[in-house]
Amino acid sequence: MRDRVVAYVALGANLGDAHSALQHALAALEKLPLTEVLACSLVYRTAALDDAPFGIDCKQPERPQSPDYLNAVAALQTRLSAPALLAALQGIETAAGRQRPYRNAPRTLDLDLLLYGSARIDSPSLTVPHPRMGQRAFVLVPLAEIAPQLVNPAQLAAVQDQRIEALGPL
Ligand code: A4P
Ligand code: MG
Repeated sequence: MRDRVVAYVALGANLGDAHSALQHALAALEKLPLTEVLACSLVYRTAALDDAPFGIDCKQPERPQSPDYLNAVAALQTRLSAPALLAALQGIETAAGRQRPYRNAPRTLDLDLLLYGSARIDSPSLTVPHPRMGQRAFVLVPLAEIAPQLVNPAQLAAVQDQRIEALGPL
């Protein structure tokens, strides 16, 4: 049987009842086969990132500003392979009613695989470590809360201008 690996998953939502979406997502992670949830960060309210100026899609100039997100990070211990874990995360997103009208669109639930042990994966459907995690307070702050050894002070300093506020346990 495959060895156990500690993986980190980012949870995000900014449509509908985002808090309940994250709670359901955590419950679904707890039910995944061959997987145990080791820890979950607090829930954070965060400013939507990549909307403007960098994420503007010129074909959709009327696109409104995205609402704030709720974000958290969970640590899992799993015997699932990384592709199987990604497929399971996408299944949970779909069950939560996730639609993908355009890149960075507001979402009922987004589950990103941040880290899978020390693996480096670069396939068409999966990049690990998540390529944008180092630029995002909504990932680094909750990750540092549950795994401080994985985030260094310089990384946190680089994202200190991004608005993020701890709300409480999930
Ligand atoms: N994919 C490749 N690597 C991974 C990975 N490590 N984890 C592929 C998850 N998926 C990965 O993802 C698109 C494709 O990425 C998938 O088919 C998968 O095979 P998606 O979830 O369908 O689309 P997405 O979420 O729009 O793209 P992505 O890349 O997850 O978006 P980002 O970059 O994560 O940005 N602001 C705040 N405050 N909080 C947020 O949570 N999230 C985003 C999404 C933007 N701004 C945000 C937040
Ligand atoms: Mg995603």
